[in-house]
Amino acid sequence: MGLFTGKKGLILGVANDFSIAWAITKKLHEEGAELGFTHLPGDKMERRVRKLAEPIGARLITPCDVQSDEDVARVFAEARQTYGPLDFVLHSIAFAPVDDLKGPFLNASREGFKTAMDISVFSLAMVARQAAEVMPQGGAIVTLTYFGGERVVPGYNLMGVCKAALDAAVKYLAFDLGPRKVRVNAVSAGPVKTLAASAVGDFDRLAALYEMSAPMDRNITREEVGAAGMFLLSELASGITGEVLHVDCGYNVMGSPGRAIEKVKALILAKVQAANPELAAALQNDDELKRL
Ligand code: 0WD
Repeated sequence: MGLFTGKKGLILGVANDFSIAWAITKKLHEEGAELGFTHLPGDKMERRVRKLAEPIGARLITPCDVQSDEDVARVFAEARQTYGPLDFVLHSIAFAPVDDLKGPFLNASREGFKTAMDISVFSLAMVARQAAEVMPQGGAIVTLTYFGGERVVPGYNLMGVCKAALDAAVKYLAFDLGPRKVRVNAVSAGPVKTLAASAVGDFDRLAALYEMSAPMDRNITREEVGAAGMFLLSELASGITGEVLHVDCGYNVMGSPGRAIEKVKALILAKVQAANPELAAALQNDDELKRL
């Protein structure tokens, strides 16, 4: 018997098999959950999600644009009709217009800001409001956030501001829904290569930074985010709400570049050594470099 045997939930935010929502889905499915899915309106998105969801027996695969209150309400009405009461909901959704995302936050447009906040933050409140209605015995809601909402991560720009608001939304929703036994939490994931991630700055450089600086000397895996999301949605997390759980190999606890400087120095010295041993020896004796 799995952790989720007999439990039913709705997954919002699978775009393809690289999506974090899909990594969490796989763990939930392994533990016996029965799952329904939403997809962005459109044949292409529907086909992509059906290809993944049908083989695991999804009885509900329905379009949802979280910018529409009516759409969100319809989706939860359909979920109730299909499954009866739900036990959990995964919200794995974010969007910002690329022109507003690429540049510094300083230059974000008012419209871009509104759209990004609407899809990436307000949607959690709307989803939570509707989800609570189909969770009469209580349940769990999990969203996905990123450290760029807590500290400045160059390249994360407007989405960082959205994630700061999302983190606050998790806490306020946890308070609002606590008496109804609905828990609301977030997984703060390290960099995972997905469609959305490709829109944010230079993904490979960000991932390399984690490998250089994180206490665990590596970046996370998709499976690790999947497991943490599944944990927060499960009864194992019954005493946890309003929490942002970092799944980032410890990157967020660092107050300095950690071992990154030593690693970069060693890398450069090795290259110089190969090309010019004399210069390498001189560099090793350089006072400024020694200080680092
Ligand atoms: O490194 C990463 N990939 C991280 C992602 C690190 C930390 C957090 N996250 C967050 C993202 O910010 C997001 O909140 O995880 C969540 C999921 O992102 P993902 O798995 O990286 O990205 P992706 O596979 O693209 O899924 C996001 C999905 C959309 O996909 P596309 O690429 O088609 O925009 O969000 C959905 C959509 O399925 N989405 C919407 N759903 C309903 N209504 C809407 C909308 N208006 N807009 C986007």
